[in-house]
Formats: sequence, C-alpha cells, structure tokens
Amino acid sequence: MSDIAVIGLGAMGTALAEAFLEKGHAVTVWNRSAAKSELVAAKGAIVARNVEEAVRSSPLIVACLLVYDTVHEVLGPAGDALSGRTLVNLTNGTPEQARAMSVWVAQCGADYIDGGIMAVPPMIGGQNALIFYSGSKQAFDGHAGRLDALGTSKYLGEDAGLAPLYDISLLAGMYGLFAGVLQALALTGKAGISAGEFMPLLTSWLQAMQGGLPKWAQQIDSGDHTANVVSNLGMQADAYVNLVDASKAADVSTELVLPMQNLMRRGVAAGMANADLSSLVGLLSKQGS
Ligand code: FVH
Repeated sequence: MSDIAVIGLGAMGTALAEAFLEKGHAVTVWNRSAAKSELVAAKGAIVARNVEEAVRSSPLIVACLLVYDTVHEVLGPAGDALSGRTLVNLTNGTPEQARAMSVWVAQCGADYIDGGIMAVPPMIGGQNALIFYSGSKQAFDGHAGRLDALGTSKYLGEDAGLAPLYDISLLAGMYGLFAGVLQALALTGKAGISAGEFMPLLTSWLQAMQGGLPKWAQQIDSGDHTANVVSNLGMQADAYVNLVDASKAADVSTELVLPMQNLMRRGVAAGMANADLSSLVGLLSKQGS
C-alpha cells in the first residue's frame, strides 16, 4: 500500500509526485507513456502496471491529466476500484465538468475533491503554489496534511465547481493582462523599440494600475460605481479610440482590443459615461441572460 497514487505524469503530475515523495510519502504512479514513470521511479515511486492497480494502491488518488475527457477515459474502467477512496482531480476544467465528475465519483462509492492549481510545475512544493480545493469537506480535512505537501491549500466549500470557478476566473485576469501586454509590445515593436527597453515601463505601469482594483471591488459589491471616480468611462471610451486607430495605422491587429471598445461603447450608450470602468462588469453579467 502507498499513501497516495498519482495518475498522470505530465509536467504537472511529475511535479506533484515528486513533491509528495520529498515529504516522505509512499507514492504509486501511473502514466500512459511508461518512460515518464521511470523518471519518478528513480526518485522512489512505485510504478503501477495499470490504472486499477494504481487506484487500489492508495486511499488518496490524485489525478492530473490533460482535460476532463482524459480523466473519464483513464479512470472510467477503474470506477469500481475507487470505492471507499478519495479522488482529488487537479485537471483544469469547468465548474460544470467538476460537478458532473463529483456525481460519477459518488456513484463509484468514493469521495471527490476538485482542485485548481495556481502555479507552474517548478513552484509545486513551495508556499507560493496556491491550490484551490472544493468538494467533500470531510475528505479534504482527512487528507489536508498530505495535500499541503504541494503548496498552500485553500478549501473553498462543498460545491465541487468552486475550485475550477476560482481557477478560471484568476486565469481570465491573467489572460486579459497578457492580451494587453501583447498589444503594447506589438505597437512598440513596430516602432523599433525593443521589448527589453519597453518592458520595465510596462511592468511598473501595470503594478501602479493594480492599485485601483480594491476600489473596484468596493464599487462592484456596493453597486455604486460613481463615488470617487477619477477616470470616468466616457473619457476612457474616447481615449480608447486612439489606441485602436494607432494600432490600425501601425498595421497592428486590433483583434485583441476591439472587444473592449465594443463593451465601453455599450456602457456609454447605457448611460454610464460618468461611472467608473468597474460598471462594465454588470454588462458582462447580463450577456446571454
Ligand atoms: N503545466 C502548467 O503550467 C499548468 C499549471 C496549472 C495546471 N495545469 C493543468 O494541469 C493539467 C496537466 O498539465 P500538464 O502540464 O501536466 O500537461 P502535459 O505535460 O501535457 O501532460 C498531460 C498528461 O495527460 C496525459 N494524457 C493526455 N491524453 C491522454 C490520454 N488520451 N490517455 C491517457 N493519458 C493522457 C499525458 O500522458 P502522456 O502523454 O505522458 O502519455 C500526461 O500525463 C492540465 O489540465 C493543465 O491545464 C498545468
């Protein structure tokens, strides 16, 4: 018997298995491509001959595969073996996928915890690796000591969909930031300014702008987007036209920046010109309803 079985040894699964081993846990591993198992076997892991053997080896099963379909494909045939155990699924997915997985795991007679990893593989095992968990509180409390080997654990609640909701929402913030950075570097690059020269200005500007986000939180939670406004939506919508026009003039694609312009225009048309930019969140929430 092992303490933990790790299913999936991609870049992240390997880091997870190694972090458990470093904390002295007995670890059994399984991966589709056997060569990756040999790397962690050299560090002390036991290699299972098949998925069912891996599942039966441990009370705690940690899966980290490409997508949820992979998890179903890999663990589906071993459903009976899950009975009486806890599955922690750290595969990236949607809240709906997590809830469906939770139902399937319960039908197998097992406990389910979904997880969202806010770290890249080299960070795993350090305190800066934040990992969200949601699902069975009883199972989380029982295994938290082992899961803490991976980084800083944050349990969000019994709804299995909470961890992926927090995960993808943080990723949404990250990709929004990255989109703006790409646009800035494309514009300056066209003018012959090197990324190395421009990047320090960009990073310090972004850090300064982050300082205004706590005020957004207050405005969104209170519903009042008009208090202490220093850069109103109407002014920003007019200035934003220049960002789009300058991109066109420099023959830089506007595919990343046009959606934001459309949203700003909708906000102004809805009478929000004097409000803060935070007011746009309401327009997004209403979309599709
Ligand atoms: N790496 C990262 O920076 C991010 C950090 C945040 C969390 N993500 C998510 O973690 C999941 C795994 O990511 P990964 O980086 O380990 O991904 P890969 O290195 O590409 O490994 C994929 C593993 O999945 C196995 N796999 C894929 N398809 C199948 C299949 N049809 N049957 C069985 N296994 C399959 C693959 O096996 P192999 O190719 O080695 O045989 C790897 O074990 C992911 O959800 C990220 O979004 C990572």
